[in-house]
Amino acid sequence: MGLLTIIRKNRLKEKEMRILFLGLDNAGKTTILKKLNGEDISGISPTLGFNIKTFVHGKYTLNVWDVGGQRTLRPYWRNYFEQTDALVWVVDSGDRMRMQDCKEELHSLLLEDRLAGASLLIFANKQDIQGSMTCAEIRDALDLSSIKSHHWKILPCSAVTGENLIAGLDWVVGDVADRIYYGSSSALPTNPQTAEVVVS
Ligand SMILES: Nc1nc2c(ncn2[C@@H]2O[C@H](COP(=O)(O)OP(=O)(O)OP(=O)(O)O)[C@@H](O)[C@H]2O)c(=O)[nH]1
Ligand SMILES: [Mg+2]
Repeated sequence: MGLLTIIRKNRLKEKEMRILFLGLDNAGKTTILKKLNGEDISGISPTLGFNIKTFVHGKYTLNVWDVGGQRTLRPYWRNYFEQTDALVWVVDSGDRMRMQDCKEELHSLLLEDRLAGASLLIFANKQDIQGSMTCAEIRDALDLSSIKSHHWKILPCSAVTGENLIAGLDWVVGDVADRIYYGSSSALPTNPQTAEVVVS
């Protein structure tokens, strides 16, 4: 294999990102990914293991892991941490009763060594449901402002209407690219400690 071939292969490899979708069961992880992929979103069942989807987003290939969030499955989340570039934490904005559970699960993930450095997008999903918590309410309920260890952003979204799904992926890809590929993709915040952007 010639040197140029090796270099080209490495470049191709570099343009892959591994993104992990987690969140409590029923948050809408699978629905978001199906919507992004242009698939039918009716009749989705709870994920009992995991699904992998590959998206081409700009010049990057995104390998997205969608793991079931039921309580009995959460101990297995750790099996998916390795080499994660970004964590997308999906929240059911209508599920006020489980916001404390949601906060505890998120904050315990942020202590994981293997997720250190991963960009964190919080999708405040199900905004199409009347009476859902707003982005600002979820930001407070999940105590996001205390997160200093990861670049993070919260976005309101809906897997049903598609609101902000692409914008979320854009942020994730831009943030990972800025961190790993040194500003190769966008002019998003580059503060090495935290980048906090709240859109409500
Ligand atoms: N109204 C509304 N319903 C949604 C939205 N996103 C998901 N749902 C519904 O919420 C339910 C759960 O969605 P899933 O995508 O299966 O949730 P999940 O996070 O993958 O759940 P687990 O696989 O159990 O971890 C389904 O009935 C979806 O139709 C949304 O943005 N708006
Ligand atoms: Mg699922």
